[in-house]
Amino acid sequence: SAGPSSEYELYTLTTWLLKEEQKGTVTNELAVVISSIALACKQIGSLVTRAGVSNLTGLAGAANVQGEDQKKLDVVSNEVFCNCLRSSGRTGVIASEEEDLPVAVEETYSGNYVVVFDPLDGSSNIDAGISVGSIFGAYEPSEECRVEDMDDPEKMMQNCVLNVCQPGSSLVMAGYCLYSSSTVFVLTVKEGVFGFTYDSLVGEFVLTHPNMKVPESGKIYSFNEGNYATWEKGLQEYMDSLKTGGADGGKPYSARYIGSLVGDFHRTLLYGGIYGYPGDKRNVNGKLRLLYECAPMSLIMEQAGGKGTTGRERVLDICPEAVHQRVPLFVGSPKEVDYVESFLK
Ligand code: P6P
Repeated sequence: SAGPSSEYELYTLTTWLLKEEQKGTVTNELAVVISSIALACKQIGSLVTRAGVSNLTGLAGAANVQGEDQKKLDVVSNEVFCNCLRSSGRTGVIASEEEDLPVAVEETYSGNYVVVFDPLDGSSNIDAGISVGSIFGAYEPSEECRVEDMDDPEKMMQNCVLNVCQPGSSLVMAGYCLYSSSTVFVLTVKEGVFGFTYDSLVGEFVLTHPNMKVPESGKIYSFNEGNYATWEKGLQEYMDSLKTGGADGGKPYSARYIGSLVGDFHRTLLYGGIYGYPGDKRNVNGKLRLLYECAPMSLIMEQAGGKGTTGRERVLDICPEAVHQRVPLFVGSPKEVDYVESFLK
């Protein structure tokens, strides 16, 4: 089983990746991609921690494809991710929340992985010192990103979008890094979920949560109830039932919502319960993005024994039609996701 064999062995992400490579769970190329993402997260963690004192918060002026003001840290975090992935030499295409279109990476020379990421999700919370996170996933190339296409921008773009728009079930890796009271790197390569906590004294992510499993159920619900009036009737009835103990009655549920997906998700994974960002009258597909938020998070939750659905279908079964496509998301303990779905038939 994963973990130190002696009291003084520091079981780091690097050690874990080497053992997974020996087991054949990950290729060397994928291990290099994951290591480059971990490096990006270490850098972003440091920037987020120092944001308040190095006035990296506040608006940078440019608006991203989401039409939101980009905070300086969004822009910087995106550049950090792109630089690390380029220099990994194993990344063929990247799709970021901060990039209008997928980007072909010329520096790739093997592996050619397709990496999707939200470099700094929840960044509007940074000024308030609330936790934020990076979310990422990787696919094998679905179409060889043929280098000769590089000089035909139209063909190259079509090829990149083809590579990026794969269903979440095809992900070979997914993870997130939570920047909070501690910096926690959570990862799956489809053999369970493993958590690594950053130890700044040695500059490494150390294995702290081997084989994470979400509790079967949990009386914590994480929704923005401010949207209640715009939700469909079934969902309102579900929400009302939680106030009187939900499926089995008894103790009412507790509401926990920090408005930052990675923080709300990590608590749900550890303590059980459900996180939801439903569709509503204004936005039938909700707010979260399929490719680099809902699919990676759903894979992690399923690998931990939980579920991730839109309320009507399994998130990992959806093949994206567009890079920034939104879908509703309900993710968490299997019993809790089943319960909300019973109201949405
Ligand atoms: P609302 C942050 O902007 C984010 O993308 C997620 O991190 C978070 O869960 C959600 O949006 C919060 O959205 O509408 O409740 O403020």
